[in-house]
Amino acid sequence: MSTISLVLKLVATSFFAIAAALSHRKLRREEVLFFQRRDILRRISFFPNVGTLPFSQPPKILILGFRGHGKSSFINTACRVLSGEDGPLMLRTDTAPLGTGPWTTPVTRSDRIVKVLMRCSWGEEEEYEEEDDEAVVVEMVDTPGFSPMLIGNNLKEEVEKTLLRSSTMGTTDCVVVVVRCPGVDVEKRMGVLKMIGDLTTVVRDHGLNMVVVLTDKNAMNKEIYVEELRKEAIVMSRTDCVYVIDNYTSETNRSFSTANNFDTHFNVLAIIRQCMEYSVIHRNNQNNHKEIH
Ligand SMILES: Nc1nc2c(ncn2[C@@H]2O[C@H](COP(=O)(O)OP(=O)(O)O)[C@@H](O)[C@H]2O)c(=O)[nH]1
Ligand SMILES: [Mg+2]
Repeated sequence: MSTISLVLKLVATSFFAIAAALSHRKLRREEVLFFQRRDILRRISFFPNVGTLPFSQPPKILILGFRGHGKSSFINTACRVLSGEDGPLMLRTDTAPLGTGPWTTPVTRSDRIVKVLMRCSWGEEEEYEEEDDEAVVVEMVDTPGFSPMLIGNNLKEEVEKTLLRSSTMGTTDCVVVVVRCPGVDVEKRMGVLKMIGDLTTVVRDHGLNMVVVLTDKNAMNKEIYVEELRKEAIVMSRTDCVYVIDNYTSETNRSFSTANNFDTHFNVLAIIRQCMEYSVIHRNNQNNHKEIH
């Protein structure tokens, strides 16, 4: 056999080996996401009710944070991820205003409840139908957002008001605090960490658990800075549940046709799973409290 044909055979074999490894990795990733979704669905199917509310009362997550930090975009990302949406990026007008840059987002004055539908399929197996009314599994409350100028006690007061307002519209099961990554500027970073600390104090005083979501991960430049920020946020929020993500937005996906990003999907599903965990605990606590009184 000539050297050339031997080399050709070697190249072809390597090519197929790489292709097989890549397709195996893709399958593994899809499988991981499927198991995460299935876990969330199962948790919700055994979701405890509060007192005499109808069974269909879904878990309710309050999204708190500053204006322009990515709350609505996070809900949009969660909608995409939970429903297993693929292909072109869909920005729901309600949850992701177009054509506005950071900090210039129009002020929404009222809370908006977004019902997030969930879909969980793997090959032939389909566990939940998206079209079905019953498939409304998670409610997210998109709050108007605090002014970035608010600090200290003024901020705490506003957080307090938002929590009280939300409690008049049925039970809040847990809170997601959304804060934009500050980039590498030290002063901005200190400001962001202080905000997280203030929000944490009020949320915890209300007996609620929270998850912190830091958006615009790309702004942190290097993975090492991401990790540093995450650790500091863990300390300030007194919870390990701090996630750094990139939302799907018109800015991050200029072409409007996006390939799903595994990290974003994985993290958002982990966030929702954690929220369900907290929500179950919260409802059980509420029910126990009612029984005692
Ligand atoms: N690059 C980038 N932009 C983001 C991200 N999340 C939100 N944005 C942008 O930040 C702006 C404000 O986001 P929005 O969700 O409206 O903030 P909200 O006021 O907290 O609801 C919008 O222009 C979004 O497209 C992110 O993860 N990365
Ligand atoms: Mg918004």
